Amino acid sequence: RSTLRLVLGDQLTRLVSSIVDIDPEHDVVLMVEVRDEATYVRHHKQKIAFLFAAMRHFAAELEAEGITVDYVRLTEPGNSGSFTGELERAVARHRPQRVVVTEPGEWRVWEMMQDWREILPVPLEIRSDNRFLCPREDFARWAEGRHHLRMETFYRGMRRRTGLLMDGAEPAGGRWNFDPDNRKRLPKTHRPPDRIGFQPDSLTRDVIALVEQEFGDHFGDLAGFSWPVTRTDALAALRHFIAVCLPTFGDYQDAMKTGAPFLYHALLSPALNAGLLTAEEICWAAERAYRDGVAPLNCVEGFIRQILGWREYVRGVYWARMPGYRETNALQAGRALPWFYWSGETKLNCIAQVVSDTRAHAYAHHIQRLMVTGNFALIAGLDPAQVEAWYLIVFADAYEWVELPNVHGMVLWADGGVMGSKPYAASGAYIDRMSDYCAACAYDVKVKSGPDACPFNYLYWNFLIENEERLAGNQRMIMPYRTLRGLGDKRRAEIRRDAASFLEALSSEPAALHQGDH
Ligand code: FAD
Ligand code: DLZ
Ligand code: SF4
Repeated sequence: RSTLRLVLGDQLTRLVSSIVDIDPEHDVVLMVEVRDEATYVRHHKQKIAFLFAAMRHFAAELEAEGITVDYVRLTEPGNSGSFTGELERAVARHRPQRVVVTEPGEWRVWEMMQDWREILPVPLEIRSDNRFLCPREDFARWAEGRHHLRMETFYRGMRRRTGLLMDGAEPAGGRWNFDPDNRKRLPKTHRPPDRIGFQPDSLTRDVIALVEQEFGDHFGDLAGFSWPVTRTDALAALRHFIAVCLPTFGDYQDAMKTGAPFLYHALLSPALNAGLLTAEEICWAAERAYRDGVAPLNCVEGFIRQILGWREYVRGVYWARMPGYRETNALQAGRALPWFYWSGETKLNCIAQVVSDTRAHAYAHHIQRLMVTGNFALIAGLDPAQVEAWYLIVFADAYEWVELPNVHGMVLWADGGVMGSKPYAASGAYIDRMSDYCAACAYDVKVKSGPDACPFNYLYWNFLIENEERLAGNQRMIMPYRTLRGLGDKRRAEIRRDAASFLEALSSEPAALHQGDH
């Protein structure tokens, strides 16, 4: 008798553990489009279209290989709308001997799977996700007994373990980190390279029409959809990135430019997170570019650090610290998410630009996420749960395992320092140095107080004042607190006054109380 093999929407690779040993003669692959997954948060339209299109293409590829795929479409009569309901129905249809699935990316689904053991009339085998370079158990062992989980230590271990950018026991080039050579300002007249987009084929166009019809009131535009939705296209995107962008990746990694969200970034995260590419193949392709002299070490190391370091690390933190991780709120932040995170209608030009990029592409690059929408959320004291919901909704690459540690830990410091040794708070000067946003802003980044002042300036100091008891003892905050103490009472009062009036006006705007309700 057969095995029923459930493949989730972000497990689209022939090598995933649930199907790697498939017996095409007897086994059936189950894939399901379900309403619950599209609405547990109201995802950006492009994220749903990307996933459904990638799922349908992947199913077709498996079928072309001679594998039987039971594919349940969203609007098919009888579709129960949930993973559990569809799995139960499929077990009744196929009467398999057992069900096999790969562990999911989100705690929410992991809990569902535990229930399946009780509900299903046949045994369930949950296999570990072999697409990551660091298995959950290995990270958990490393994290055991540590309160602070520092990325740098983990990353060096991963370099040694994989041999990536290693010359024997030594890091290539004699250093682990080339960040000091990176992160330059983008010259004003610099024109970033054109990127290859992927014209939707007829299957993807059908999905886009379906998403417009079923989820038309979700955040985001569909018009510019050009993500790769097959492995072949994702590989073409990888090749293009390595040849055209990687050689300059590190230099402008932190730069932001109006109307140009992609710059030299890889644009590979939706494909990578959904399974169309593996982390291992991307890292080795980058390493090859260094060894072949195609890209310099500062760029290649900076890029590999993002995937081998940050990506594996946040996934490890998520599974080592869930389910409690989400519940902490170390800075006691509670302000409602302002409406302009959805509408983009704000005088803060940096935020307006990032929201506009995000609406158009379901994408913003790392520094836009960290230092614009993220930094504002931190220094304005926005409620972690509402900020997290926003990040999970608006990006095509968002899954809780990667979104939550980045937002809860890195950006909001809501975990009290498990991930970051200090909050990444910054004033307007940082955004001015790294972008062209300030030149076109109604506020003046050089002005520190009064109605024309850039709000990031006084919100930064106000954040330090409000969190003095919690943060002043932090070794890495000694310098900013020393400066704060030198400001004098008059300046402190100005900061409090400007911040209070700005935040009061913010609170009187219509708040985005419901996730994605806009
Ligand atoms: P590049 O800048 O070219 O980087 C290459 C790759 O490195 C990415 O594709 C990604 O796989 C990996 N990477 C880089 N930084 C990180 C990181 N901090 N954590 C994990 N992987 C990383 N990434 C997601 O995939 N999903 C998310 O939901 C997500 N939410 C984020 C929220 C915030 C607040 C921040 C600051 C970062 C978030 N990131 C998330 C990480 C990062 O911003 C994106 O991975 C990156 O912007 C994707 O675009 P790219 O492929 O062009 O990346
Ligand atoms: C994100 C998403 C969406 C929108 N829809 C589906 C779906 O219909 N079917 C499916 O199998 N997966 C979908 N996904 C991805 C899942 O939410 C993802 O697999 C889980 O969050 C676990 O990471
Ligand atoms: Fe953003 Fe301030 Fe610059 Fe305006 S002046 S774009 S609000 S950092």
